[in-house]
Amino acid sequence: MKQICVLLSVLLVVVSSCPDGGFNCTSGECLPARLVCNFKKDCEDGSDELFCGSCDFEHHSCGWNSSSRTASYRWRRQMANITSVPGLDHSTGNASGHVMHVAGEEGHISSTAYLEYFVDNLAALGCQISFWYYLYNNSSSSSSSLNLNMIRSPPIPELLHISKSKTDGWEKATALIGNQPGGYKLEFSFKPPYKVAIDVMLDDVMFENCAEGDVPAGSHQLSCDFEEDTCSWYHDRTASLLWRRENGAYSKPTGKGYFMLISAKNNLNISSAARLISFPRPEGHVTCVSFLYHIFGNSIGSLKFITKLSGEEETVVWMRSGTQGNKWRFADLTFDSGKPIQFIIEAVVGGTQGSIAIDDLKVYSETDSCPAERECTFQGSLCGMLPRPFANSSWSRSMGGVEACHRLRPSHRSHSGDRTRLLPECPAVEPACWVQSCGDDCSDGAHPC
Ligand SMILES: [Ca+2]
Ligand SMILES: [Ca+2]
Ligand SMILES: [Ca+2]
Repeated sequence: MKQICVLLSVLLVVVSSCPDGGFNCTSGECLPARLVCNFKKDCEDGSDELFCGSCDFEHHSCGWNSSSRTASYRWRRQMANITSVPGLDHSTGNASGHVMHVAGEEGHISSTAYLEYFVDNLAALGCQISFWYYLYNNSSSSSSSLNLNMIRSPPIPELLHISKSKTDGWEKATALIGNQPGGYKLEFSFKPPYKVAIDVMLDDVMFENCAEGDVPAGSHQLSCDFEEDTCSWYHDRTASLLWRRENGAYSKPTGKGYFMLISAKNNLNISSAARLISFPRPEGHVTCVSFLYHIFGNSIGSLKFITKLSGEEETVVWMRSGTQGNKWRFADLTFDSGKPIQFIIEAVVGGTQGSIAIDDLKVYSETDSCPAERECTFQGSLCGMLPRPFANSSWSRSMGGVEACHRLRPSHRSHSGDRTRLLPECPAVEPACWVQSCGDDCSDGAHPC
């Protein structure tokens, strides 16, 4: 009889196991292992995402484990009525629901309770983690600290720091994770004030907008002055560098309020690049983009505006390299795409001294066309300018080396002999430029090229 039972067990294992190390959903299907904990329910019953961090703690801990250094002061999955306050679970609203809990009276001098979860997979651009917490303290006004850290190499600054003596009820907190490659640990740490007993509870931890294709609400807000945050521009966490949001009052370049910045440093790899990425904008609109940029320094790299159409490779559509003087300059771009279009703003360090900054991004749709460029380098268009029809010679847009470029400065606005007139200033360090075709009478020093 025993042998028959063993045989049946073996048969069951054979029937239920999946080929090539695949995952066997409890609803019966087999999945490739890579679909487990990829933030999306692929099994019919969602069993591939059961132990993947999102958790109401009602049945188990969903992959979260206590990693406290001391045996007694630690996170435990317990019924919400373990304390009289709040006494109610956040998920279910009743006393028999479950939460993660640290018992305050267990604390010693410098006690800290840790709770950790390993993230294996790359998350999507807008990925965030949200959770509800409760701090119960009836004796002290000293603040405890509840932190959420990302433990990986190189170290990442803490995702979230909450410093409070107590909460009036369950409170929600959210921290952005972004398109962070997998292979790190998320760690809650709770540290009470010195010699004070505070109970803390955690419930309904959720990974949100983390699956490929997830689009966060409000992701269309691409016009941004960076005064509060980066609006709907997301840091590319797979890049080697991050843009910093800086206040002009404290750093160069000077400017009003906040802007986004990268700085070259001696100890920074010159190929390091920082990228801000948008979610795709819908097709079928003329999209106008304008921004201010500041590229200044003896040894500084380049700023690129990149587009990515759905299903295609990235394309650099605008670039400035090397110092552009200690001033903010304008960039004005127009896009008319038949496919959803994604924007990427990339700064490459490129050198050892200097900085690249952007500010006052404006992104909007037009039914017809966008305003003319305010600073023209003739890279993409004639910037709305036309040669005067009665001129004796004519200007044409052509390609050439830097030496061939006609540098239009304010002093050149009225061309000698009034033959040809071009109005905007042209920084002209670009390969495309204006050349003047001269006839036999081209002897007035107009010096076309
Ligand atoms: Ca999945
Ligand atoms: Ca719960
Ligand atoms: Ca600003």
